[in-house]
Amino acid sequence: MPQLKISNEVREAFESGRPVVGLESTIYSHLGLPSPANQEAIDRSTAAIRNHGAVPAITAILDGVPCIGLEEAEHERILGPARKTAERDISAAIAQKWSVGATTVSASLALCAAAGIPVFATGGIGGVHLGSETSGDISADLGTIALHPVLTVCAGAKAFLDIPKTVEFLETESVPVLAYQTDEFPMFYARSSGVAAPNRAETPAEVAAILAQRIEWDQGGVLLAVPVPEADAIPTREIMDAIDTALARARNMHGAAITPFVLEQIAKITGGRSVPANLALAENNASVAAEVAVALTHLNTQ
Ligand code: PSU
Ligand code: MN
Repeated sequence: MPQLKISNEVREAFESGRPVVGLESTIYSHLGLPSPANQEAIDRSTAAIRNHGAVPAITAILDGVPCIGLEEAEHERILGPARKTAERDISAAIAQKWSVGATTVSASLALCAAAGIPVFATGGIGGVHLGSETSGDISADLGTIALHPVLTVCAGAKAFLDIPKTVEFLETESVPVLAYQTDEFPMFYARSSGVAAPNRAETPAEVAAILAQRIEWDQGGVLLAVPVPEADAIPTREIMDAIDTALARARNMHGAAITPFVLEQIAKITGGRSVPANLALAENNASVAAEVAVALTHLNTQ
């Protein structure tokens, strides 16, 4: 059993049977969102979870210690420079005592699974990159969503990825993909991608019931894709043009450095509108995740 540092609030929730929602920390670090939007993202996402009667559990590795839930005073540690920590990095982050390991979706899912948290929210998952035929760049997020018995709530994959190939890869990995109240797999900043979602779910109770079956059958995770709220969505055409320009600027870059650079360029090209869209979708995903976590608690106590 791995050693975990569990925050007081999360520990109390475990003891009293209150629902908990896991959150990643890469999104809040300088790798994900610019300051001060990253602090706003923490505040809005954690408030959304609490408003539904659930408890937020931000995951991170601080001074080599895997944390489930951060105390308020620890938030500022993940807001600054951090080392991107995917699932494969957890062992090194602990053994080498990394100062601030900001967990991606893959690492966060591993920590949630170790702590017994079945519901997790993020902004966008990693996926299959455009040009993966030559670069081989496919995020470890996809394999870990398949592996761990945890629901991942997202607004789609990172906007500059290959969406059809990402959805195909999730099928290869045997991940149930549910689109929330829509027939399409959403496109992060935009509500519509033109890619049909394999399945559609209407209510938190329905999602919770599917997750419960998945856990019952010991089959790994579920992906729930929730479109960005209408008011903050960016029109599909406009965001696609912005992404094309940003990717052209990132042509000579490789690996983990690509994401922060491209996100920064997209923010510049959209006149800063990508950031409010990102905050709104992160908050909304946290909110839907909390509703599912509550519904799962009711299911388990029936
Ligand atoms: N999507 C975003 N911003 C991000 C990420 C995703 O819009 O910062 C982060 C998440 O933490 C995700 C990670 O798990 O990027 C995936 O990185 P990679 O593609 O290198 O696997
Ligand atoms: Mn990658």
